[in-house]
Amino acid sequence: LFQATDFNLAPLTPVVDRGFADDVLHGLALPQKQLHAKYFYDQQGSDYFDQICQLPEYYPYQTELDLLPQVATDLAGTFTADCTIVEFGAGSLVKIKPLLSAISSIRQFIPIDISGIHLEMASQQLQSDFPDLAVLPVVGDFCFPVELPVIGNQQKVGFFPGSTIGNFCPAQAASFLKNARFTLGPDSCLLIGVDTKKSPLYLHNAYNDAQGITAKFNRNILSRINRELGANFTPEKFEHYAFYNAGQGRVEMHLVSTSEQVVDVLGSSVAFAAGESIHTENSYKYTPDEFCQLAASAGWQVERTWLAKQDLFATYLLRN
Ligand code: AVJ
Repeated sequence: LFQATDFNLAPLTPVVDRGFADDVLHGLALPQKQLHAKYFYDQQGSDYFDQICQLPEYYPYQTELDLLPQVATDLAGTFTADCTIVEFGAGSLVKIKPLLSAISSIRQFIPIDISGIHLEMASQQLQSDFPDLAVLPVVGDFCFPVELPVIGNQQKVGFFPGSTIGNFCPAQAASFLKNARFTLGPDSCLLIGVDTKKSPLYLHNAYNDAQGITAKFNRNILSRINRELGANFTPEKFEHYAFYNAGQGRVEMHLVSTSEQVVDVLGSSVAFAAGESIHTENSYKYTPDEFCQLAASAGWQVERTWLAKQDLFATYLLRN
């Protein structure tokens, strides 16, 4: 199904999933050190992300959530009876609820997420809220082929909210969209939420919150490497640094070493100069025109666009 879609500045990775340990060692050996953003989401990281979503500065979450009831109302009748929704990077399963409430033809729901316990707990809660729905959670990394437990040949509707697609560079986003078109099959749709370009200061504040939760989220990736790979990072010796790169149209997050230091990771010594960074995330922003072009380049037809208040966020309905 999916090809490898390693994000970021590195040359495209092979189609094999190297796994956490090899990815970390590889990323920390690059001239510009980097870690894949998907590794933020262990249990602790998923909890921090949920906290980010409650921050006043982090507008994408609430803005999209406020838009979805209207989207769902407009969509009622669009999908065929007995359709299946496949959500990529489903997280806490909050955003599917407005769709389930307004669209009665949804029979099966397949949330895919990399954070297993988080997904399991959220799925159980959703199942008890919607007893007639078949909830079939899949713990997996949608950068790679994911086997879907789909029975029959109902219409598949992909759901990819939250601007998660912004973690991919545009070329990788296009290949994700192509693969999703193939995976979801004939007559499928993809409902996708994408953050818009806007004032750099507004973007800056969203990734530099006053309470420092985003900084904790960013540093947690080092604590996770310590926990799971027996490394000896001192997270406090790395500073959260996030900024809007207007030329690239993306927010970048980095962890900047505050001193010269050497860290042991699985028996390898990783040296940091003072001021050297690890690039931990890209979050690309698209104007509606840019995103429509990207979708078209992946073979999708843009059937409908919804813009949130002040054009802060966009939701698109794509048709295969
Ligand atoms: C979940 C990838 C959409 O890029 O805005 C939030 C993650 N990083 N704050 C984003 C994130 C820092 C978020 N995505």
